[in-house]
Order: sequence, then C-alpha cells, then structure tokens
Amino acid sequence: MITLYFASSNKHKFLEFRRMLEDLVNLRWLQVEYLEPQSDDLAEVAITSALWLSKYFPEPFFLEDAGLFIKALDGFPGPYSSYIFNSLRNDGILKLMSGIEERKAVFSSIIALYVRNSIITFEGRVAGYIAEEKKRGGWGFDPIFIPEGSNGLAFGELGEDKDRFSHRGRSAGELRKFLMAKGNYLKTMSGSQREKGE
Ligand code: ITT
Repeated sequence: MITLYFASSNKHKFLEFRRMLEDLVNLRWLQVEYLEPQSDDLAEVAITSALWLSKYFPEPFFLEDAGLFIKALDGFPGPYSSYIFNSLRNDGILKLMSGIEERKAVFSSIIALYVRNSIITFEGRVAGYIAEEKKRGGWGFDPIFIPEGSNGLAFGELGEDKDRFSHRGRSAGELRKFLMAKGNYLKTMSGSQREKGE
C-alpha cells in the first residue's frame, strides 16, 4: 500500500482523512505547523503552504486548508477560521449571529497534494446553516454547523456520518478518485526513490 503523509497541526483532521482513505493509502500524520500566507483565498493558502513545505519534505504529502464562510457576516471567518475559532470559540460566533435570521453558511476544504514536484488541488464544499444554539459533539465548529440534508443535525451530532456530508468528505472523495486512477504514479516516485535516482 502507498504511504502518503498528511501535514497538519490538527489531529481531528488527520483522523477524519485517515478513516476516509485507509483502504487506499497508509496515511501518516506529519505533525507540523507550516507557514500559512495571509490570503482571502483558501486555494492560494493551500498551494503556497504546500510549495513551502515541499522544500523541507520530499515525500508525497498533502495538506488541507478549510474555512467556514457565513453569509450574513460577508464570508467571515473564511480563511481566518482557525484564528477566529481559537479566539471567539462557538459562543462568540453565536453571539455575532444573535438576532440575525439569515443563517446560511458554506464550509469549504481545499486539499493540496504534493507529488513529483507538482501540486494538485481537490476541492469540497457543503452548504448549510449556523445553528441557533450550540449542539453536542465533534470539534471546532462542528457543534454549530448544520449541513443541508442532515435532518437538522449538526456536524457534531453526526458522528462518522459527518463524512457523507462534509466539505472534507467531498475533497477527500476527489482525492480518492485521483488515487484510484493514479495510485501507481505516487508509488513510483517517492522521495527516497528520487534520491536513489530511480
Ligand atoms: P492545519 O494545521 O491543518 O492548518 P487548522 O486547525 O489550522 O489545522 P484549518 O486552517 O484547515 O485547520 O481550519 C480552520 C479552522 O476551521 C479549524 O481550526 C477549525 O476550527 C475549523 N474547521 C475546519 N474544518 C472543520 C470541521 O470539519 N469541523 C469543525 N471545524 C472545522
């Protein structure tokens, strides 16, 4: 089985990717905080970060930039989701949204895969809305994000079923398609093989 690394500081993201890809790849967690450029564009953040990390880490890897875009807040927190979650938490977001009827939001995930000196991106998005109050379970914004089609259940209440609805489930689905079609491509060009000149 191919070994692929997932670069992230976030163990929850690693565990979700691993359960979605474990039949195809041996996914290893590269626990790093990598340089993230300031940008409003998730894809730009993911691609630039992957390019930067590839200078230090030659094996095939991918990373992911995710963000929650709330319509009534003009797309906030978007690319700043990590910083905003750590400072405002879910209670702060619910406070910002109090009295606002328009609760639509989109969760977005961009994967940047580094292999053979190239970067390939895969995108996943899910529309939904912000709950009126915090629900149980999950991590990050899971207790307050309700995806469309879940019968009103928040990500946090869905358990592993979250993968069927989530932005990450969708970007991982695109990555799966690539790995199924091009798995050998990855296998034949790990960094260690390159060093040996194979
Ligand atoms: P990296 O090291 O992989 O960048 P991170 O936690 O900074 O880890 P992101 O920038 O991709 O991850 O995501 C921004 C934040 O959005 C993340 O910290 C969570 O608070 C939130 N988030 C992303 N995906 C989520 C999900 O599936 N469920 C709940 N919250 C999520």
